[in-house]
Amino acid sequence: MILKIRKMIMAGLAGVALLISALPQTALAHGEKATEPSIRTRSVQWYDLTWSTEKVKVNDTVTLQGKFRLMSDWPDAVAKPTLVFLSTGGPSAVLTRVETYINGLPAQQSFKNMVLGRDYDFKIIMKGRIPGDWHLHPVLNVHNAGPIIGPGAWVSVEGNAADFKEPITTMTGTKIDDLENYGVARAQMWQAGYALIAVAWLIWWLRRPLLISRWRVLEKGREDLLLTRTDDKVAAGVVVLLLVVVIVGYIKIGSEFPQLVPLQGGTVYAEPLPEDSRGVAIKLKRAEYDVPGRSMRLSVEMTNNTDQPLGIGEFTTANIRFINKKLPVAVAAINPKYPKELLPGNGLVVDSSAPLAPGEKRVVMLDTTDVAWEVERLVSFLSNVDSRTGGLIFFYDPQGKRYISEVDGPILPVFKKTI
Ligand SMILES: [Cu+2]
Repeated sequence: MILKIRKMIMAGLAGVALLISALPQTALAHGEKATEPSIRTRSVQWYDLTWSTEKVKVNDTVTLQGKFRLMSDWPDAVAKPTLVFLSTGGPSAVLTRVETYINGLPAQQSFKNMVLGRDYDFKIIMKGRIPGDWHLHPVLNVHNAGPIIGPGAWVSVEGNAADFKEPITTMTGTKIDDLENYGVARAQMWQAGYALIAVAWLIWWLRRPLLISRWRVLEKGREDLLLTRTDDKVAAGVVVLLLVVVIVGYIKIGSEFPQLVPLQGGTVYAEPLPEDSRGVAIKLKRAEYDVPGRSMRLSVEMTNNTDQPLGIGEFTTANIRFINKKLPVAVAAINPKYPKELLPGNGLVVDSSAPLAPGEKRVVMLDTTDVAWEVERLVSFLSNVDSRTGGLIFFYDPQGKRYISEVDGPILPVFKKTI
């Protein structure tokens, strides 16, 4: 018998050990690929992202900035961006947010009534706090829809976490050397004080005979035996004590900090960036996702409304950038430090390298073939009730000026090339 139990324990331990060894040591991603493709291809398109550095010391800052377009073809199933909050994605507060801006306006609060089909720029300044390699993303939290995550790049924080400092000067001129721990001891003192009263109150009752005996007394209709005069006095004493603690505490804090600003809950409206990007009118004729070929093909009617010939430089969707490598200006627009995994090797293949002449209307085939569609889990077009796709197309004129157009429409999964 004992041998059997021992065997079972050994087997159990072995199982637990196996489970632990199979667990990943660090979680490297944080859901950037988990969001529905319809949201990632049709809601927020992030572009022009830069990270000021790949390495920061504890207390030094890294600036993440760029732009985003709120797509006109925002999915019906996703709440519209009537209330949004710009933040960052990453494992916990390993970097501290110092400043955030949307279109130059401070963005520590939420923004309201964002306009679909328009662009916004943003800037986020983060300060190194905990050493390690962290994937830093911008995130737009859309009320009722959830977080919509932008491209991430690795940022290493170096140094010693204990050196982290967050000094500030308050509106009244008080200098706080270490905001991180400011007031924590006071909060803990209050919590401990209330816990003490609560525990004492519990002990007062728990020291008596408990459940069964009390139940039997109740059964006999003698609840008068359960409460003594002393109980009444103690209860009244506790009420008075708590009232005194709360009132005295309130008066004391009020005199120590006469100027208090409540937590701010207001929202801000930001005018979108000027609408100067309607250089090319787009009509999606047909879109297909070739399942075995891992290729998205778009047949797009483009009308060049500018007075310059325009080359097709880039198709970007779901934070992946397909670059037309035959257009030097598009290749030159890429920051060499941009995360490689977001730049599929095959890039964007356009059926004709001739630029769109001024005023020309042409149907162009855009081909994006890459394993990224699978790796980034963007292929649930197959199982989606609303099989649509979208993205941004970047055009460049000979002077390098960029025009951005949205493309969106239904997409068909195919198992054999049809267009
Ligand atoms: Cu990430």
